[in-house]
Amino acid sequence: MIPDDTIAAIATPLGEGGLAVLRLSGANAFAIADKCFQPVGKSSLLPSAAPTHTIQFGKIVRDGKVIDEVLLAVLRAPRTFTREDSVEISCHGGLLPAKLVLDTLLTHGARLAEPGEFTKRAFLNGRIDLAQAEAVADLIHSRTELALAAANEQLAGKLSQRINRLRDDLMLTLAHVEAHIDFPDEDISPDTKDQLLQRLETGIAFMDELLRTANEGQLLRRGIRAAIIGRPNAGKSSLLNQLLGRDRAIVSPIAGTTRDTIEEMANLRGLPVIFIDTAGLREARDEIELEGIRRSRTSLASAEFILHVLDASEPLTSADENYLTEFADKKRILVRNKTDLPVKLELPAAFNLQPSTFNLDVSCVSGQGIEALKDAIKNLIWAGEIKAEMLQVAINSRHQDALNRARASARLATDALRADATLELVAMDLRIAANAVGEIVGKTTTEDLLDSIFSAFCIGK
Ligand SMILES: Nc1nc2c(ncn2[C@@H]2O[C@H](COP(=O)(O)OP(=O)(O)O)[C@@H](O)[C@H]2O)c(=O)[nH]1
Ligand SMILES: [Mg+2]
Repeated sequence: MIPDDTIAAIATPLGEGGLAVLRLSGANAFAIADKCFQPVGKSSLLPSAAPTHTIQFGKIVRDGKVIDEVLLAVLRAPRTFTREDSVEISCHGGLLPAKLVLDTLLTHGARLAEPGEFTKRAFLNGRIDLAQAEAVADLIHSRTELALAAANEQLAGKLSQRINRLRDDLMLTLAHVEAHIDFPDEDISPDTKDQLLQRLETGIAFMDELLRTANEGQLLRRGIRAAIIGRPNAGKSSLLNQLLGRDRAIVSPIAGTTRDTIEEMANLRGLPVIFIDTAGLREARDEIELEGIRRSRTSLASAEFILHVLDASEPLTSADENYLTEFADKKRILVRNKTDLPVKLELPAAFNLQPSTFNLDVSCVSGQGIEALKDAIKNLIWAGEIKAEMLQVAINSRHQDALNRARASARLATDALRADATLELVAMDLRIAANAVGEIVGKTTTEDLLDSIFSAFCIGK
């Protein structure tokens, strides 16, 4: 499984910029770099001759032609990201210089890296485990400081430590049970059995605690989707703009202005929330509006909660009432907008009394009530039950899936042990549980699993 070739890639985003950085990693990194790099100045050295963690100034040359002036970092194994000999080249930004430098490296024997292959090597060479590798991707993709903090904790191994402890406990119990299978004459003493059961229950309780962070983990990683609904002209687009803090959607008194759905991410009190401004859901006068409505319906289906905007300056209409009844089961906040105008809208008591319903008065013209609405949204989506230290280990959906399987098997094992079932059965379930837990940190993996994780990375990472 340990790779032996040398890979190269441009690590910075494609496009024009001041600098671009290329990465080269593998057994032949210095040999390949030597062939492309000409040191400039008295103190610059060839990569193979340079001490580790130094920067050399020089030129990248191909077929006798200078391609670019670069700074080249020499990083010797094992103190590198991949634990392999590595070279990082900073060249001039812009597509062409970086691409030509890359071509030069490839001509001299490097292979173009696959997405996530540098991180995959860091994993295969034992520098980080699988949960930490995923944290690298989380870190790159994080869109709020809270998400970044959680990714950093996972990268530092906070989740891995706990998972390893959990797995160790399961393995220890398994070892005890297997010992008794080998010596069938000796029954497990009641004391030992109690101890084993207790350790298993503690493990299951811990799995439950981790599983409870799944929602927050998802929320931090991919954000939560909130659809803004309401009848035409209620102020949906105005509310979107207020929540984003900029003019994203066109606001106009002409009903039906928003024909398409608009999706935008906002950083709401540290949480990534994707707000979806929907076109009205009913009154279609032409094909385009009809398509807009179809898209609104689709976004609504995927939304985790709803902001229902009502116009305070007019009495409740039948369209409003239809929305109120239709989405009674969804998590929602009823937003009474346009409260800068004389208020003519009263909510029927029936809608006021629902516990899942928050009612807030805002004005998108004056900004009145918007901060309170942000607080209400945060309270609605962030249960607040999660202890701060659990946020450091907020799990992703892959971990959730593995933990659910582990928990089910650990439960079966516990029940079987308590009921004095054959120990082989107990051992089998314990092994399944320990393996499932091991998947999280990559102690038990398959090539498919690795492919699916690392292919989601960008090239050069
Ligand atoms: N007075 C007042 N007018 C508003 C407010 N919010 C929106 N409007 C106006 O209501 C009209 C419709 O707003 P818009 O956001 O386009 O509504 P949408 O059709 O639901 O997206 C526009 O003329 C806005 O300027 C508000 O809080 N107060
Ligand atoms: Mg609109």
